[in-house]
Formats: sequence, C-alpha cells, structure tokens
Amino acid sequence: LDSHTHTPFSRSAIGTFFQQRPLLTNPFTQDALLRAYLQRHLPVRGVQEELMRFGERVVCEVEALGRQCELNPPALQRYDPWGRRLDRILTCDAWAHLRRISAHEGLVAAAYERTYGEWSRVFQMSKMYLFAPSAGLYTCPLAMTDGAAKVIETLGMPARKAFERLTTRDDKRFWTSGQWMTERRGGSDVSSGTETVAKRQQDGWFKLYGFKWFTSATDADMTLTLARVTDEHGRTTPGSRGLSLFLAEVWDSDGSSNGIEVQRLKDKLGTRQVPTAELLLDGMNARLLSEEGRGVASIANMLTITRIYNTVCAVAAMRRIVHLSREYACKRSAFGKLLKDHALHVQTLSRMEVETRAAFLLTMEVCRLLGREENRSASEREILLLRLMTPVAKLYTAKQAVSVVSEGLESFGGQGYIEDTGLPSMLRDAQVLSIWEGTTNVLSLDVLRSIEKSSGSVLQAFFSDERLQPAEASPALRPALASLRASLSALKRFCETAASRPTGAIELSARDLAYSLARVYMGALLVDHAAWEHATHTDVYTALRWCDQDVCPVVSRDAAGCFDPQTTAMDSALVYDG
Ligand code: UCC
Ligand code: FAD
Repeated sequence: LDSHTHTPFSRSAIGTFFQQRPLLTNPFTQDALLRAYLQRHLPVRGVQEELMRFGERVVCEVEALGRQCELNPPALQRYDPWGRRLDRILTCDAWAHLRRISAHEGLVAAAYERTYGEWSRVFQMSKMYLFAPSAGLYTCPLAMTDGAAKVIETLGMPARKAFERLTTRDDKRFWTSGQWMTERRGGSDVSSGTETVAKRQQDGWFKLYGFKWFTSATDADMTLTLARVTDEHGRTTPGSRGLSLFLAEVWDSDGSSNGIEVQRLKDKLGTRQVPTAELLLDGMNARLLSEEGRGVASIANMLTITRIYNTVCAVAAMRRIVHLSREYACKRSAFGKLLKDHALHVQTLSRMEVETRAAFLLTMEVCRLLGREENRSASEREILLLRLMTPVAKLYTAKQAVSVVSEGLESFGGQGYIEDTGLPSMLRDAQVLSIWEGTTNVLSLDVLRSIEKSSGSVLQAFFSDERLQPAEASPALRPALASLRASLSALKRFCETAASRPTGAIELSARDLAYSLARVYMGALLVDHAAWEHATHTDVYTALRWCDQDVCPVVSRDAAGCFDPQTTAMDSALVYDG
C-alpha cells in the first residue's frame, strides 16, 4: 500500500477537511426587512424587480470589483519620467468600472429624477444600501457628488452644467465631486481652522491659496471647498462669517491640474480603496457659489447628504456581516454540531440582527424625510425632524457599525482576522464612519445646535410623533410600548429642565442625549413596523428586545450625577492620573 493514501498529513496531502466559505447571495432576497419595508411603503410595480436585478449584479459583478479596489490601492505619480511635475492619482480599472456602473445605474441620478416622487430617496438609498458593502468605498465619491448636486440645487442652480454632470446616467459625462473642508488646524472646527484664502480676479473668478489636509476621492472632476475672501489689503474676516463656498474644477481642459499640488496620499487604517490626499492649492481657479460669508451654512446641505450616506453605509455594513455570519453558521461545526445549533452563538447573531434592524428603520426614516422635503411634500414638523435626526442617525449608526462588524468578525473565529477572507477590511472601513463627516461628539453638539437654533422646535417635532398609537391595539407589543412611553416622558422631562441647569451641564449631556434620541426613535420605528398588519412574529420580537434595554441613557446618567459640571475636574484628574 502507498502510505500517502492513508496518511492525511503527509507531504502530498494537507488534510482532507476544508471549511466551506460563507457565500454571498443576492442581498435583496436575503433582506427580509428591506423587502417588507418596501412592500409596506413603496408597493410600486417594478421596484422590487429592479432591486432584485441590481442585487444580482452586486453579487456577480460589483463584489469582485470592490475587492480589486481593496487589493490595488491608488498610487500617486508625482513626476513624469523626465522630471516634470504630474501629480496624477492612479486608480485601478475596477475603480473606473465602478464609476461607470454608478452612472448607468443612476445611483446619484435616481434621487434627482424623482421617478417615485417623495419616495425617490428611499428607492435610491435602497439601491445604495445594496451596493455599498460590495463597492470598495465607491460610495464615498458618490456621497460627495450627491451632496454637491444638492448644494447647487438648493442655491438655485448657480452651476447648472455641473449639476447636470453630477446627476447624469451617461458615464462619459458623469462627474464626481470632492468636499474639501478639513485643514491642518481643524476638521471639526472648520470655522477657526480654515486658512485658505480666495483672491478675487478681474473677471469675477477667484484664485485659491491654501492647504487642504484631508481630501477624499481626490480623483474627482470638481470640488466644493471653503475659503476666506481677501479684501483689497489682503485681509480676511475670521471665524464662520469669513468663510465662503467655492466650486472648482480639479483639472484644466488640457488635462493639467487646476493649480493643485498633491503633497502625498494618506496612509490609512481603512478606506484604502479611496485616494485621500493632502493638497496644496496654489492659485486654484474657482467660482464663488454662496453669498460671501455664508460658506458653512451653504455647505451644510452637502453635510446633510453625506451624513445620510454615512448612515446608509453603516447599516449596509451591519447587514452584510450579519448576512455572512448567519450563512457561515449553517456551515461551520464545533463541538459536534453546526454553529447555528448552538443557542449562545445564535443569541449573539440575533443581537446583531436587532441592532441592524433598528439602524435600518432609522436610516430609512431619515431617507423618507429627505425625500419628502425634496418633493416639497414635507410638513414643517418633518423638516425639523430631518434636521434633528440626520446627525443623530449618523453618529449612532456609525458606532453600531463598528460594534456589529467587530462582533461579526468574531463569529468567524480566527478566519475573521485573516486578510484574504476580505472580512478584516470591513472592520477597518467601519472605523472611519464615526470620524469623517463629523465625529460623535461634534455631531452631538450639532444636535444641540439644531435644538438651540430652532428654539426647541425640533424637540417638539420629536415629541409630537403619534406613531405609537396603532400599536396600542397589539397586546404583544404592550411591554415595548410601556417602556417607550416611560422613556419618552423621562426624556421630555430632562429636556424641559435643561435650560435651568448650570452652565456646562447640557454640553456634558450632549452625547447621551443624542444616543437617547436615537434609541427612543428606533424603538418607536420598530414598534410601528411590528404593528403593521403584515408584520411577522420576528418583527414583534425585535421591538420587544430593543425596548428591553436602557433606551434613554441620558436620564439614567443624569440620575447618577454624570452631567454635574463638577465632574469635569474629576474626569480630568482621572484621565491625567499619574
Ligand atoms: O469628512 C469628510 C469626508 C468626506 C468623504 C465622504 C464620505 C461620505 C460618506 C460615505 C460613506 C461611505 S468631509 C468633511 C466633513 N466635515 C465635517 O463634517 C465638519 C464637522 N464640523 C461641524 O460639523 C461643525 O459643527 C461646523 C463646521 C459646521 C461648525 O461650524 P461653525 O461655523 O462654528 O458653526 P455655526 O456658526 O454654528 O454655524 C454656521 C451656520 C449656521 O447658520 P446661520 O448662519 O444661518 O445661523 C448654522 O445653523 O451653519 C449652519 N449649520 C448647519 N445647518 C451648521 N451646521 C449645520 C447643519 N448640520 N445643518 C444645517
Ligand atoms: P479634531 O477636530 O482635532 O478632533 C479630535 C477629537 O476631538 C475628536 O474625538 C473630536 O470628537 C473631539 N472634539 C473636537 N471638538 C470637540 C468639542 N467641541 N467637544 C468635544 N469633543 C470635541 N475632510 C474633508 O474635508 N474632506 C475629505 O474628503 C475628508 N476625507 C477624509 C477621509 C478620511 C479617511 C479621514 C479619516 C478623514 C477625512 N476628512 C476629510 C477629515 C475629517 O472630516 C476630519 O478628520 C474630522 O472631521 C475630524 O476633524 P479633525 O481630524 O481635525 O479632528
């Protein structure tokens, strides 16, 4: 007998067992909640077929392209062979292919074609949600492209040609946009941090001089950026009032860059597919888009869109990891049975699913509000809610994504840590979601800004939601309703007493307040969904599970004295102990 046929670990045989990998299948057919949500709110013929078709394309085509982008990150070609400065960012073919697919599929255009009226954003973002986890972060340039189109539209079409290019389905004409805000001194505090100056030219255009410290998808065709207009003595106005919004094309008609030097590409933890660069603006020709001094307020419309994309991409990442984790649990055995038959493992997966469902409903709610606002069918209350819930949804889902994706990696055991499974990049890419487009604390303060600026009307809009009414009729939902009602009353009391608190207390409560608004709203949306006539027992179970937890941490932390300004000294002592 040949010993090789009987010795499993000899040289020619490396064992007989090979674990089957988790298989990605059509993300639309896999997603019970997305399908139910659309069946309930957008039961239009063609929508489900379109998403089914697109889901198939994501698996068969987009997934491989996204992976290629991860494996072939962009490079900077600074000089040509003869020493001339080029500053060309080289991206892989897959990146270019994703651009074409994005244009053809109307991933931005669908929002502006408004085929589904007030539901057009929900439709567009449903597509984006299917696309995002496979698309190698091509969602990043799309977010900024959509945001730029939104700014132009809101300002009354001062750049119609650019708008048409940003929203076309023709890949030959399609433009992507950048969003260059962050400078060395500040990415959060843009108003103090912006040093870039804009010098007016005789023809009414401007030349910009400055240094943009983080610019993503720097291969864009155009960008929106902030700068300070100089007066005839070269002086500028400090702070927010000195900032204006500019539109610049990145490349001149001869293919050379528009007064831009790429200093270097960033070496990043994740988002490696995306070229993120440091740019020196050395006389970049640009046109003023906003009124002078209205730069921050004008670019805020872009921030609304990019923050909503961030939210969509966060929940999409969660859904993808749950999809793969549950699939793997049907294939992997340990201790004599499949993982799916280990109650503790399934409990872990079900907790991830609850987080994902809550995040999904909040995300779609924000998209619904945006769609209504754009269709001019939103009530005043809905416009206020959109303002309040955009930062809330962004900050909360970003944190959920890091936690759910991290848990998801663990569900593959050691394989979750192995690069060529493609899983680790999901965690790396999730980590950015809470940093860019405003960090958690900065967005928590934006929530306070929205409350203050509206003299509390955004909170009135929040508390006047009558969505819980239909659930009264469902005995199964009673515990969830009771918990939500108690939390809502406590949250309302907290907000009512806010004004009388000592200076500093409200700022200290900002993050917990934002988390509470998120969790309570998610609870209400889960209960509302579970009260729908076609809801399933798993919808009811999700609502109950969500409302089991402390959905209102601002109240419990307040009771523990966490927002007493005197805690700041102790916090500081603790942090700097030793
Ligand atoms: O990070 C980036 C990444 C790009 C990659 C794209 C990824 C997309 C997602 C894809 C997923 C895969 S781009 C850079 C992002 N940077 C930020 O997010 C900045 C973070 N910092 C802030 O948000 C700050 O809060 C600032 C910069 C807005 C603070 O500025 P000010 O000037 O100190 O704020 P003020 O003075 O309070 O506000 C100035 C005006 C006010 O309007 P008026 O003058 O009419 O009273 C505010 O009400 O701006 C208005 N405003 C807003 N309006 C400020 N924030 C908002 C807002 N969020 N919505 C509406
Ligand atoms: P800082 O503002 O220095 O913040 C540091 C810490 O302080 C944070 O934890 C923050 O929460 C906290 N903090 C700040 N202020 C307060 C406060 N008032 N109260 C409490 N806590 C506070 N920017 C662009 O303009 N365009 C881009 O295309 C772009 N792409 C990016 C791509 C990547 C991969 C990354 C990582 C960043 C990108 N950025 C981009 C920059 C990004 O928007 C900023 O990094 C971000 O807004 C934070 O700004 P900062 O880095 O200056 O941090």
